[in-house]
Parts: sequence; structure tokens; C-alpha cells
Amino acid sequence: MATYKLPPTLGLCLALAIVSSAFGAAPNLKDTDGDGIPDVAEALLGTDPLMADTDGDGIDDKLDPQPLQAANTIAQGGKPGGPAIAAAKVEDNFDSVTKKDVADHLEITIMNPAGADLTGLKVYFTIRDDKTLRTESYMRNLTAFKLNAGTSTVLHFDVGGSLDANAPTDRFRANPNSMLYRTANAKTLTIQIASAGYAPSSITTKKDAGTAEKAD
Ligand SMILES: [Ca+2]
Ligand SMILES: [Ca+2]
Ligand SMILES: [Ca+2]
Repeated sequence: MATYKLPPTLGLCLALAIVSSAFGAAPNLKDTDGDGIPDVAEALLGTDPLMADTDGDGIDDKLDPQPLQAANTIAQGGKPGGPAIAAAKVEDNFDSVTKKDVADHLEITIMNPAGADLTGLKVYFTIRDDKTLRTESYMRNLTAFKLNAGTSTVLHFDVGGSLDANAPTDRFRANPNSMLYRTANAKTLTIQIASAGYAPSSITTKKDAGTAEKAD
């Protein structure tokens, strides 16, 4: 059966029209991130009400013809021995400090086998709904994140993480309106990381059908 996909700009117009008709012709609606799309419309579009550029491709949501489809800007060549993904998961997350289950989110275990500290990490990930085959993709340039030589660490992307990709942290914001959180269908995630000059490392991980927003 053929499927019809709404053009993104039409989708935005439709979301704004729905919001206008629900709240009046001249709604004074909260636009927390100042990208020109009210928070309530961001929920309809699947974009992040706290990030002007949800997919991280450098184009703010209202101007972005595909606000949930970032291109991968990681160079696909480079020398070996750079940061490597050891594991990734998006469900059954566990906090090793508090010894408790925590809400499902993307976490990526990365290792640095190189003899030098690594900075300028780039992270690209694609989420595919295995039932509808819809996809979303995100690009994150973590300019201040540092992975010390010979160590491993875990990067987190969750709704409580830092909005600033330039922050020196290992917890970054995930889009709460992503289909990862909004549908219960099974998902496949493909993740790639790289540091400047090194060949990228990739991994694929699955999420079973079921809720994503609560610890389970
Ligand atoms: Ca907004
Ligand atoms: Ca936004
Ligand atoms: Ca964008």
C-alpha cells in the first residue's frame, strides 16, 4: 500500500493551524526556545520545545525543512585507534551509583585506546521505528567532552541532560517529543562516534516494543 508523507513545511503549517484554531487567531503562546514554534506545536511536530535546533544540523526548527533529519557530518575515513563504542542501550538502564533502575534513555559506553586524551567528539544517531519505518536522526558535536587516554566512560542522552552540547559533561539532552519516547513500537538505533582524525566507530542496538518513558 502506498503511503503519503506530509511535506515538512506543510506539517509545520498544519501544526500551527491546529494550534491557532485551538487557542484563537492571535494566540500568545509560550515559545520557550524562541525558535518561532510554540511549545504546544513542537509537541505535534515531534521537535524539542527547549532546543531551537532539535536535530543539531545547524538549522533552527522553524526554518529546517526536515527538523528531525540531521545529515551525518562525521568523516568516514581516518586513522585507526580512536574512540570506540563498546556498548549501547536504550532500555533497562541502571544507575550504578544509586543501584536503581532509571528511565529508559540512550547510553553509549565508549573507550579511548589511544595514548592521548580525546576531545571534539562527534556523535550521530538514527532512530528507526521498526513498525512504521519512520526515522529520526540527530547530530551532536560535543566540543568540551573529554575522554582521557586509556579509559572508558558512558555518555547519556536523556531528557534531563544538558541542553548545551558544548558543556563539559557526559549527560546531554534528548528530545522528549522523539518517537523514542512517544510510541511503544520496537525501535532500532544506529550510533556512530568519532574524534577528529580517527576513523569512526559504529554500533546498532534495539529497543523492544513497550513504554520508553519509565523505568521498567
Ligand atoms: Ca519553540
Ligand atoms: Ca524547538
Ligand atoms: Ca535542525
